[in-house]
Amino acid sequence: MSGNYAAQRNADVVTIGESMVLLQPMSEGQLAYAPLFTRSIAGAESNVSIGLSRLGRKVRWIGRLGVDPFGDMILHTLAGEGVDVSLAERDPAYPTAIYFKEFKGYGDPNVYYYRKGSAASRLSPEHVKPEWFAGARHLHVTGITPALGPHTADAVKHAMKQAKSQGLTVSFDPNLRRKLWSEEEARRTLLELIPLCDLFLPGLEEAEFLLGEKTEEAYGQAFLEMGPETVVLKLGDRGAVGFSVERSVRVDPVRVPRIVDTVGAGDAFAAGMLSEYLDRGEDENWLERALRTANAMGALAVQYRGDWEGLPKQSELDRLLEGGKDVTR
Ligand code: KDG
Repeated sequence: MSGNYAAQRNADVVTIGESMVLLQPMSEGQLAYAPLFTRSIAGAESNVSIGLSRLGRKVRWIGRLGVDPFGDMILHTLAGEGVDVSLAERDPAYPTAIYFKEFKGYGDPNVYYYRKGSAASRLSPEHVKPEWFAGARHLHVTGITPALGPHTADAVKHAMKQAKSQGLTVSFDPNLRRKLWSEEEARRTLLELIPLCDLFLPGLEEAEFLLGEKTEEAYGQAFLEMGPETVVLKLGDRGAVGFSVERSVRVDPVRVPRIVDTVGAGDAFAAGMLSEYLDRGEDENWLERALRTANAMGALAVQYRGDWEGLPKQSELDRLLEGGKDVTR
């Protein structure tokens, strides 16, 4: 339990994952020569939490942090963004993790992790409690958590099953991080988790990593056959395509004037997707709307430095989707 933070009884979405302090150099170039850094927080699941909270959703973030100032900072930041952190755990024996970006001035930034042996890497199935899912509608997890420590894959599996048994739907973003584990272990574990989700959100490269080279349609069908009701394939600058048993829907990307930082784009996409998923009801067109929203969220995220700083409030998102222009002065 995280001491002073007030618990919210209900949650639209629960997420479980590692949040880290993020140090970003203020200049482009090699990290070895960067003199000044800005400080923020990051972590795929907390990025999604912030995205959803800004869209007006109630979100509960669950993770393990050290008993240290960086752990405090992460909780303060998430709570400040309206995310419920009251069930986050602190572990006095292990630290909060850190990660650095390195901006080259083109392409994806390089990322350096300092997270081995972190408090989050000690997550195990015994930590997962029914209380985490109480009063919640949906669980979102990623393929990063299973890569972190000796028992984290079992913990994620257990959490997905527990959430289902308590009536939640489950989404899974494979978020392949090759720096964290071997290809064999990653492929085997990620493939084991797919049948436990309702909504699967791979990128095209991740689909190829998991299943070998196929057409986009063949990826969609193959993942649907593993169990999820909906599969969304992210195609980067070609938009996204969604598959369900009844239909497939393809949506163009939202073009942006300048890409500043691509890290976090997938989490922004997931937040947009999940916000619409929660409202899908019986609406047959929800998937197309969700893909448009998710693409727009991704487009906003890449225009700002930081993993989540560029994420919009619902009104800003609506303006972008309606094609409106920002009033800048
Ligand atoms: O999706 C963005 C994440 O990659 C970033 O926030 C850091 O969680 C992170 C990770 O493990 O890479």
